[in-house]
Amino acid sequence: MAIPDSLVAKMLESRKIGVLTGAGISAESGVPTFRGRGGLWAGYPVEKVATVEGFDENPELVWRFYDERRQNLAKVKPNKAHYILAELEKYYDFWVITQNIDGLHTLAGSKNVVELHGNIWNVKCTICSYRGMNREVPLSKIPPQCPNCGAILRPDVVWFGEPIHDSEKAFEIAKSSELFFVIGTSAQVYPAASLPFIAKDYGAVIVEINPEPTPVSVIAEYVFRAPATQTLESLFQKLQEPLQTR
Ligand code: BV8
Ligand code: ZN
Repeated sequence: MAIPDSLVAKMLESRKIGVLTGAGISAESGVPTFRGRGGLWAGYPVEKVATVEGFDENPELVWRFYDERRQNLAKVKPNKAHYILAELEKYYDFWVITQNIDGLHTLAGSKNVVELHGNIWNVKCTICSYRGMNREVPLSKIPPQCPNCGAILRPDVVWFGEPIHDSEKAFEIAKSSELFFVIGTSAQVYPAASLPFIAKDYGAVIVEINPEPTPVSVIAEYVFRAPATQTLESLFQKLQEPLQTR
């Protein structure tokens, strides 16, 4: 995969880099994406499993949807793309803003991770202020109960109509990055999808890595119509040496 010299030069002169990732970066770990063929939403209509109303109406259905994903996620590992992003933290003020709730960036060693839509292993009570980690696979009780007050728990993830987590931090990263990568997202979900446009407005060079075109493609100086692992491997191969001597 050819990496333009101008991008390598930009990478070598930059100090702060931001990345927005979506389900596509975990696709090569065997995690289904949302909107592609055989996507996650296929079996379950979004409004039924990713909204508060859907949960209130049928918490068992929603928990079956998440329990299925948790069971799959318990078996998957980060892929090369996750590991390369973690490695780049050594050379930059480097931030990964992810829409994914799979925790694979952290598992791959990334420290600076902003989980906009929460994390599938975190739960919170629907009544009291209890929040905690629950890694039980499969869940022995659906829906699981709050250890504090006995009410039903919900996944601590962001559903449609709910405010995203750490949006201040995410916007600050987008506004202050010299390079902003957009990897593996269809850029359909807001406000996450507005981050590349804000980064561009504040002067960042935009790099898109996605086998398919997205609304971000038109504002990207560099577009790699290829999978994340292959592209990041080629990029890191050209950077590793000069980064060490920088
Ligand atoms: C909010 C739950 C307000 C967690 C998710 C009308 C217009 C604009 C916006 C709206 C509107 N009506 C409503 C809204 C707002 C709404 C929204 O954006 N709707 C969209 C769909 C129109 N947003 C919200 O409701 C947000 N909240 O606005 O609140 C508010 C503010 C203050 C106070 C109160 C309220 C909340 C959004 C979060 C929703 N939660 N999921 C979960 O179960 O995961 S969204 C869901 O989509 C996931 O979180 C996922 O992360 C996210 C984005 O999907 P992608 O990651 O992009 O995945 P997708 O499958 O789409 O694409 C994968 C891509 O990878 C593809 O492009 C593919 O080509 C590529 N790919 C595949 N293989 C590879 C690859 N790329 C690289 N390498 C590969 N190998
Ligand atoms: Zn409780």
